[in-house]
Amino acid sequence: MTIEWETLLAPYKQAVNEMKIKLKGIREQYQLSSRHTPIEFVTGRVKPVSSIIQKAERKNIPLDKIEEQMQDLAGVRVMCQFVGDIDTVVGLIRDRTDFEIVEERDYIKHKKRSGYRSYHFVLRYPVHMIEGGEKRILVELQIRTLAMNFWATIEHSLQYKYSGKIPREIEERLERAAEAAFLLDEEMSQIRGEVQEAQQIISKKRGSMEKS
Ligand code: 0O2
Repeated sequence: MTIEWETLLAPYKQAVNEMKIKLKGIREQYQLSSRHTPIEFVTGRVKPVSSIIQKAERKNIPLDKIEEQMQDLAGVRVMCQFVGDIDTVVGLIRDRTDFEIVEERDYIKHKKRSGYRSYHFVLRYPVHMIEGGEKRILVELQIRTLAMNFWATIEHSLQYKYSGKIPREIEERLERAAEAAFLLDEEMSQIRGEVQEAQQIISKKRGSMEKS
């Protein structure tokens, strides 16, 4: 079976771009209203074809079923400063009417065995097509703190390096690092008020310097 990957993935690329603009729009609204923004930054990607093929083989997904069965062809990630910000973003996503929530996975309350923590949504997102009508595709949205993201990025590189078979000794270190990232999030949440006050002072100072 030959797949026209560029054509198949085009709506996914569009959905990622649209979602990034919408989430950055939320961040800008918070910044304009001088309130603490729960969104620090947003990234997104369409899964590379080589990763799609590898994952399809690993999970026994026939290539003609990937659009229904692979939920992260389009992936968007929101990074937050504090764990509490994740709840705010989750609330904002649940309130939206421009896409539908298919599934929610809370890997923060129920962290994965690897130590992975993040909040996942699977969304059904409408992409408007030039032929008329809309194509409703799946988008995975991950929401995590900066500390969770640091850990996940490092662990992901190691998984890649060791083809998913990380040596036990490094796995143990990763478990300890996951615990340290968790404690960092806890500590930061305790001094959240102090941090936010400092950030407000800095942003006001920047604003007045830009005016003068
Ligand atoms: P990439 O390279 O991030 O695009 P599975 O993929 O089998 O683990 P499933 O059912 O597809 O699981 O969904 P899940 O676990 O909710 O979400 C998959 C994505 O979450 C992964 O995408 C990662 O981005 C992230 N993720 C899940 N578990 C871990 C983990 O233990 N460590 C890290 N670093 N990330 C994780 P992919 O497909 O791995 O690809």
